[in-house]
Amino acid sequence: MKKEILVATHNQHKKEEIQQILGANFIVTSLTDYNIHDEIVEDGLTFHENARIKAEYCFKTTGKASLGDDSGLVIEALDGRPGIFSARYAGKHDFAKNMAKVLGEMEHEENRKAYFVTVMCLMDENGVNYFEGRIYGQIRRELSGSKGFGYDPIFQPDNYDITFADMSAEEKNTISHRRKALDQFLEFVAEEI
Ligand code: ITT
Repeated sequence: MKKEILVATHNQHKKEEIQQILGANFIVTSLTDYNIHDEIVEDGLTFHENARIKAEYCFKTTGKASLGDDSGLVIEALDGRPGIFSARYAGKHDFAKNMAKVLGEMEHEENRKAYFVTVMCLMDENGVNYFEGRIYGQIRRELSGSKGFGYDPIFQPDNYDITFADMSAEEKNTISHRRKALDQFLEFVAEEI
């Protein structure tokens, strides 16, 4: 039987990436599918806290197995920023402004090291579990590519000479931070069933 997972997001792109990675054994739903349009207040101080806040809100509201995903870009030369503030670094969900701010702050930086991280919190009737994935790379000096979302046009993963935004969805989904977190989730669910 297919297992439903409610992903605590309004971000359609994220939902689709997760469905694509989890495959046909899962039905991935989102808050939008439940007609819940509330903005969940993400006031945690860490990715883990925010992931849990999202999962808890969804589980308490619907009773469905809920996955809270908090992700972001962590840049070494910027002391870890934008980090948990990735979605609203310069303008709320304004990807162009957010990237422009990062590139501005990085203008004179030689150290371009960064990573994307996803922390997922699964909350269901059995309790709470966390999964984490990271992908390391470099911040480009200019945007490249038009696929994906968020900071994809300025992030070049290690061992590649193209950005996430130059890659097809399939290619990004084989190496991404979200993929790595979901692989752990899949292992866990396989053991749980
Ligand atoms: P929800 O809170 O509704 O899930 P969100 O987009 O705000 O959607 P996050 O709180 O996890 O999601 O914020 C993550 C931000 O980090 C997101 O808005 C992007 O700017 C960036 N981000 C996360 N994953 C990314 C990816 O795979 N590629 C590019 N940018 C990403």
